Amino acid sequence: MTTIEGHGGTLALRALQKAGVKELFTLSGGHIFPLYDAAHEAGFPLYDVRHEQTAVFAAEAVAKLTRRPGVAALTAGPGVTNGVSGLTSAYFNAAPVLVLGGRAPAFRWGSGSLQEIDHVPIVQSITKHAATVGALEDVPTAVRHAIEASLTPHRGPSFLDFPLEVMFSTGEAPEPQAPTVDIIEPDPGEVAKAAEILGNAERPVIIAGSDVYASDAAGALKEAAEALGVPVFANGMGRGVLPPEHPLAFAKARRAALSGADVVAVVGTPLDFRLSFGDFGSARVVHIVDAPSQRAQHVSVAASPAGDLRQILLGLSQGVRREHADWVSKLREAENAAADKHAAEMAAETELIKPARVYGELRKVLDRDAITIGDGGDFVSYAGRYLEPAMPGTWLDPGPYGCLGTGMGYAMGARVTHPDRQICVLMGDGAAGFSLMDVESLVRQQLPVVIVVGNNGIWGLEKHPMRAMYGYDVAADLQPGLRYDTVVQALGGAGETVSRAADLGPALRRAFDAGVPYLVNVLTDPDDVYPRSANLA
Ligand SMILES: Cc1ncc(C[n+]2csc(CCOP(=O)(O)OP(=O)(O)O)c2C)c(N)n1
Ligand SMILES: [Mg+2]
Repeated sequence: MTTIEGHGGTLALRALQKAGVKELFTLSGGHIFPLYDAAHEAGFPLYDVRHEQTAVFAAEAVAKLTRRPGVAALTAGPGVTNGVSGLTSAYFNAAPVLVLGGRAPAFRWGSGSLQEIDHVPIVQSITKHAATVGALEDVPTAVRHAIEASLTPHRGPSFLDFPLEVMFSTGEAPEPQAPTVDIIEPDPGEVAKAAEILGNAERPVIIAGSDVYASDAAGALKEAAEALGVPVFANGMGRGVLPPEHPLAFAKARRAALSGADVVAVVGTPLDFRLSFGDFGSARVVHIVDAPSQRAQHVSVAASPAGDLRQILLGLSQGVRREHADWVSKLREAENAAADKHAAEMAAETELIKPARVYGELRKVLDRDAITIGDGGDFVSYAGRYLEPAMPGTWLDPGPYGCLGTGMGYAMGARVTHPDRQICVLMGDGAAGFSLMDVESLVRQQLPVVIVVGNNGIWGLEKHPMRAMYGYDVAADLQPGLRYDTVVQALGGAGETVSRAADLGPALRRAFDAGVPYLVNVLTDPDDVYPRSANLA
């Protein structure tokens, strides 16, 4: 057996490299110095941040965008607990994230060392695998197992912590092996059943979610949709799975589609609140998931193939095909009518800027492969409505966990993985409070991004519903007109405030040309209420 030698940090880093990890996101703490030492020795990229949640969100963005493990190193105790929301977000989003934690020494456990707390029970319910590495020679294997757990569908985060003496001691360990991920073979009978139901449908609809991108199954989905002639809608990272100009690509006719369909095939996303919990009236539901654990328990479906999404989609495309050109053209009419309405909203001249206009102007300056990131309430709901991602894997929203504060972390992860693309964060002014300090990290490490703040001076997604419910609201106001652009300037970036719609386009162009983090602080109409039917359930 070949072995390698070094301290815990070296052994861990070698295992990460073997697994294709390309960078570490971190915030300093003595418990994890050996990881830094190893990275320093190896010339391995380290990106450091001002709040641990940013490090984990950055790792999550890397994992979501690239499908390879995204890794954050957090110091013992508060470092790890500050990463808990990020881990939970990765868990909900099936992102293969690995968090490496420092840990108080095992030999003195219980005596009250600095930051001594057992992290594993805290993160157990929000990870696929969580463990303490008990001995130096176990480090490479432990890292490999954690990464294998993260990469195996249904993907998700893993956590390892390293007691101080394991991290700092030196010794030999087996040479790290590359992780292997087994393909989950779908049950052919269940695939045939799904193919039969979808192929015989009169008014079928496909909804493609994030796991279609995570499984690299966009091509297979396109083939299946084209073979069967089925209209495709998308959510999460599935958005853009068909380019907007594709005759089967739909986004705005969702209501007409879901109320009129006789079969709805949901691929690679849970039947959660975003999809009315899988209740589409009288339509039969086919739920296609990447692992048996993801089959919906709360609703009975007509078929639910589970496993490798490419194989399942290939199976669907080989099924029967029924003609439904009428159905598709009926939906196209609804889509076109909604698109006309949206176009008018995006161009409307109003005294106070409406979010719709911001997106109207933004669409003119965004490249086809731009990565757009949503962090906020109503302002991000509008982004979902008005932006049309042209490629899958270019839209990052917080997903069903809905955690505010992903903005600068996702931006950092996106910039690191795509140095040449436009990266644009769409932020509510409330959301800005969670991560804007990390503009400093972006400036210092030369990671330019554009931040567009929809500044309505309120927690809009809470204020308007509370008013509707109670007739008044509390705890929902922010300072109106606050200069988030000067905050970014103070941190070394640049920016400007825009209060007239005519100034939006030039401001956005300046932002993308700036070469530094640039915040366009758009003062928007606080009385604009997002047309929302449900808020909490
Ligand atoms: C960490 C976290 N805290 C609180 C919430 C609840 N929440 C959801 S949307 C929202 C308002 C967001 O306000 P803002 O970012 O200004 O966007 P707006 O709705 O005003 O466009 C709040 C407080 C949440 N989702 N996540
Ligand atoms: Mg707001």
